[in-house]
Amino acid sequence: MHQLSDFRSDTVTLPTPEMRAAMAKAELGDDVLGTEPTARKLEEMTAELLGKEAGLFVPSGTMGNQIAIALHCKPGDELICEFGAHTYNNESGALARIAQAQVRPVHGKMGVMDPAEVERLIRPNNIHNPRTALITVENTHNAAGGTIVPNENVLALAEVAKRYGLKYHLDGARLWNAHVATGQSLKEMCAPFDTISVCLSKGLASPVGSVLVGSRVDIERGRYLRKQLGGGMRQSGLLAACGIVSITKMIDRLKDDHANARALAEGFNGMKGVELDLATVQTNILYFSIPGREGEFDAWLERLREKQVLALYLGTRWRMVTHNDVDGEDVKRALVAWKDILG
Ligand code: TLP
Repeated sequence: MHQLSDFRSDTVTLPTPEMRAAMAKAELGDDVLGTEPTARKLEEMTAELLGKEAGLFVPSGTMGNQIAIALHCKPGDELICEFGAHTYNNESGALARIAQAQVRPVHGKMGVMDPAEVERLIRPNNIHNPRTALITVENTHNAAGGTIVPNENVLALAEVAKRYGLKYHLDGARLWNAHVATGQSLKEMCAPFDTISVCLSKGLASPVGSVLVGSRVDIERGRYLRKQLGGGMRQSGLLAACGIVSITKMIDRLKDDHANARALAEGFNGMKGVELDLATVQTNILYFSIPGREGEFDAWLERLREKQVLALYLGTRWRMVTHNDVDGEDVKRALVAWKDILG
């Protein structure tokens, strides 16, 4: 058990001792001047792991996604994504500002879009219409509960994208979790996409950083966009050194996070007033609601904190996320605290 059982996000993890050691030893240069050996190594290793030609180290998942959207959409173009997509809802409207694209969202089931509906929403060529330029998928899908987008669905959407000449981007902030849960190879999961953004700081314990991968041409243009956005980092090898530990040492252990999320979810099942759909608990994220008691949520946050448990509520839903800085004992502590609150 940890001093504090922090279930707010898998972004809250601190760098591991191995990461701190890797930072101290990292060979450094200047990335904007094109001579950052450790950042370059992370980019190459990630591209190789995901089966793409090139990679770009960026400060955040948001920047990875937004560079990809700007690569694929001209101002006024439209993209199709799932209604709860992070790119659409949780990136502060960046796609309207940066790519100046507009969104045609699709209501999915557990984060999964129906390919026939996506196809229906592609705009016909007509001077009055925005041009549909891009389909994006999120895997795992955060707002749907860390749910996995099945490979058949990824392939069916890829087929639609190809038939209509659209680009295809994956927000793979937690692709690692889908990979560990399904056993499907990362290369196979990434093959249908033009670009993929993966995060090193969600569940893999890096303090900062994401990598956008794709074709050499897209990534070189992306490097230019990254600089425009102020994402050109100088001795970025300090952070990339942690990223290398993330992708080489931290992926397989995500299965422990999934087991802890399952234990947490099962513990909630049957607790007074809690509505939690167990079918959505496929990886490391849980959402649940406690209808009619929203007015008490602020007070509950405080009561949880008194018991060294941190959770988040977003609108009407609570969210708890497991990661390498919480273990089975933290799960037990959280369940005891919640039981105490709910009676
Ligand atoms: N998600 C954060 C919050 O913004 C909700 C979290 O705590 O889960 N794609 C997905 C699917 C994400 O969940 C996130 C972060 C991002 C992209 C953006 O990553 P960052 O925060 O590094 O910009």
